[in-house]
Amino acid sequence: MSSAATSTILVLNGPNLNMLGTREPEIYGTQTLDEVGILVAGHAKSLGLTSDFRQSNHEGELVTWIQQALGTASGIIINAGAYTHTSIALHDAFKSVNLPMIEVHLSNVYQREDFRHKSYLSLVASGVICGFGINSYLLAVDAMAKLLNPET
Ligand code: DHK
Repeated sequence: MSSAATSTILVLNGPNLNMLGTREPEIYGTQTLDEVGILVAGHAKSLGLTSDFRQSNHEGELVTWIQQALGTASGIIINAGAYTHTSIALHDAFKSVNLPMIEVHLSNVYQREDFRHKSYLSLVASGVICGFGINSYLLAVDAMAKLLNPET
């Protein structure tokens, strides 16, 4: 495994997360996805990790990025947006690469509609963090750092 593969966390964002900042701010907050990416990068760096932060509205592109993580990333943090609740393809992609994966959500999905209570990703996740707004991402970086380096 290369040194890059030991220190890079791929952080994936699914559909509609590019609208953060203006999208239902009472649920998702007022910070933009770019701002979240900057906070994640800074937090990862403080823990000796690098983040590769991406967003796509397309399920297949997310699948491709998960596949490409094999050999280039040590772990994956994902907010798959609505694909969380629908995507067997993302579920299968995570099973294929078998990297540590943490599922995040800004909102507490269990306080919301029933259709948000089902996740195809939780079955293959190391853990799930939801309900803490953008801190969900930072908590996931903390958790991933511990997963990758239990001694620290
Ligand atoms: C984001 C979405 O876009 C929704 O489809 C999920 C998640 C919840 C979030 O809270 O970050 O249901």
